[in-house]
Amino acid sequence: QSETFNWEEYLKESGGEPAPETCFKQASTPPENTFEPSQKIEAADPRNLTSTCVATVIGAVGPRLRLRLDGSDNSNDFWRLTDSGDIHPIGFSEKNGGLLQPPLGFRMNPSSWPSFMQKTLNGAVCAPSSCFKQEPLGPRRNEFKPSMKLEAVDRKNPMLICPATIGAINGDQVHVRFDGWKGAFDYWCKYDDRDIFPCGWCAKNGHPLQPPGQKGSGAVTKPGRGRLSDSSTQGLNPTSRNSTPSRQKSPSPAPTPTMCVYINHGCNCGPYLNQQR
Ligand code: MLY
Repeated sequence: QSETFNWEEYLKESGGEPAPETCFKQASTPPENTFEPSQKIEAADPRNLTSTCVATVIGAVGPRLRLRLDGSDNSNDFWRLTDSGDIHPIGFSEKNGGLLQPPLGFRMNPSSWPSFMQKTLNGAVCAPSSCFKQEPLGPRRNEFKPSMKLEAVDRKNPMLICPATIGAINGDQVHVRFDGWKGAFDYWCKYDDRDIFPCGWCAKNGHPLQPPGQKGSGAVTKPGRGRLSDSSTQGLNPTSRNSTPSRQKSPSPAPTPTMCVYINHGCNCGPYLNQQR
């Protein structure tokens, strides 16, 4: 994929200047990746950053690791660079007076955490400390300017890195806009976020780079062409699809499935909760 996208040509066509490398908190030479799948490490829980959990290396692409917190499900994998400050060798938190904690959404009863932990680490292969690279220092202040080009992680599809543009600046924050995607994937982040890279980073680091999207210019999404409504219903959830005109055909609308959510504020055991737990 990275072979098919050429920044130089793209910049000639689309205009815009690449953001200078000095804007980014990224290593100038690609950090080596010596991790191997199934190795255990310690990682900050991405959904609860103050807690440190055990994670398993699921895979790697260039210097990026695909990680899964032990005790969590397989739908919350996340990615970290080998020189991320969020990851450490097993034993790191104990050495620093901390505790390994269950991930947010731990699948089992909290009381089973200590024995779960023991089982998960028993006989596990821990990633050696030589795998972990020093996090780069990064710039002291925000040097980005609007319209600068970059490569950025698509946070809704975090395995993907895509061409993007700085849309706006607000103090320490930059607005990352994905080229050709009409804003659906855009986000604000701090100027030294590890999810943003200089143009050419993917090619240099052996990571695929997605081509820019097709939306945002041209006929596909222009109103009045009869395409907007088509594409805007794609991928919508069933609730929004229910309100399309097709429903008028049936005299009585199909029953809407209902779901009740019980919030147990008092943390008391009730008829719906398993007393054994
Ligand atoms: N299947 C998704 C992928 C979108 C990816 C967008 N990124 C690259 C900015 C979709 O088409 O919605």
